[in-house]
Amino acid sequence: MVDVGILGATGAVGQRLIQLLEPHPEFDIATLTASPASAGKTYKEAAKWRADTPMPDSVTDIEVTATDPDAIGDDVTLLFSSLPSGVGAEVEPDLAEAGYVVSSNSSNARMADDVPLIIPEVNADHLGLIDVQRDDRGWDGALLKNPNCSTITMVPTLAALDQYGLESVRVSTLQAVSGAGYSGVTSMEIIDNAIPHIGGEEQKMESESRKLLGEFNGAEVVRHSMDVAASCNRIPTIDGHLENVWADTSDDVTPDEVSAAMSAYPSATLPSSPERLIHTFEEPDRPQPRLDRNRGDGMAVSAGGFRRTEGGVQYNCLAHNTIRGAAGASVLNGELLLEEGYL
Ligand code: 2RA
Repeated sequence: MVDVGILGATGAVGQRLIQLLEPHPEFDIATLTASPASAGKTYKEAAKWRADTPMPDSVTDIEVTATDPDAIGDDVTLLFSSLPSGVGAEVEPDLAEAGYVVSSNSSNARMADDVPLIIPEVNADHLGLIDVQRDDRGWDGALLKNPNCSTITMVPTLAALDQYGLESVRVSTLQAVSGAGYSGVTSMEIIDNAIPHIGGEEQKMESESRKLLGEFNGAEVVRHSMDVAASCNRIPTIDGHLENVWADTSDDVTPDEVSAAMSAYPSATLPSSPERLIHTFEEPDRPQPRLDRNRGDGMAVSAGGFRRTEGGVQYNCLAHNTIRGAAGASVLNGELLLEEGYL
């Protein structure tokens, strides 16, 4: 077992990390950190836990520490971070320099040239950037990033399509309020309304997708040449990002070929990877089944509604934004780090 810490443990994604890591066969939660206001409290006192999922007994009495290298202790090897990006930008490099390996969901540094941005099923080979990072910065530890949850929902489907030569991608998202953390979940005042723009989200999807599908040449990631444009909206659902994608390819492709390519796209061989990464919708014109986390649902991406367009194909994709997205993505990257000997 590897002793791990969770940075930003009281937030919505931190809670999802606890849910995914508590039963994990390879990771043992040893440290929980949060803001200085929470330091010294038990986790039960510090965290406002979502009513729809019980807090695991194993964490209720853990004393929350501040997010400080000295407070984290040296029994911990791997840190899962879902810190606000400003705090992450400040403390994650210090933690990597102090020797910790950080698997981070925080948006800071995702596009830095020597920081691997990884979805294991898509670009596990980019992990080699850690060696470049260590040479560049003299770190004993490492900093590894997973992309934005709306990017994670789309990119595996694009990776399955790239065999036909992706030229341009247009995406419009319908994103759940849990993506906005606590302020989002309690902001169900948007019932019967929608938020037409999520600041910064569009740019993340556009730049992260090109890095993830780029080519690692041993020294850097050469970004994919495809043109990506995104429009991101918030709608009144609690969990689950639904995205409408228009993908143009250099080769002619039919909806059936696209559907088959997505169904065949392999998952990573990691403990938390779904047996089939991309499930095609049974009935795309029906509400999709609610995911039961306790059944282990949620780590797959779904796609469907395939239609031919002038230059390629249009389809929808759907993923659980904190299970497959923010938290699950960090856990999968932690498993990849373990498998590849970086821990
Ligand atoms: C959102 N993807 O949904 C962003 C961050 N979680 O708000």
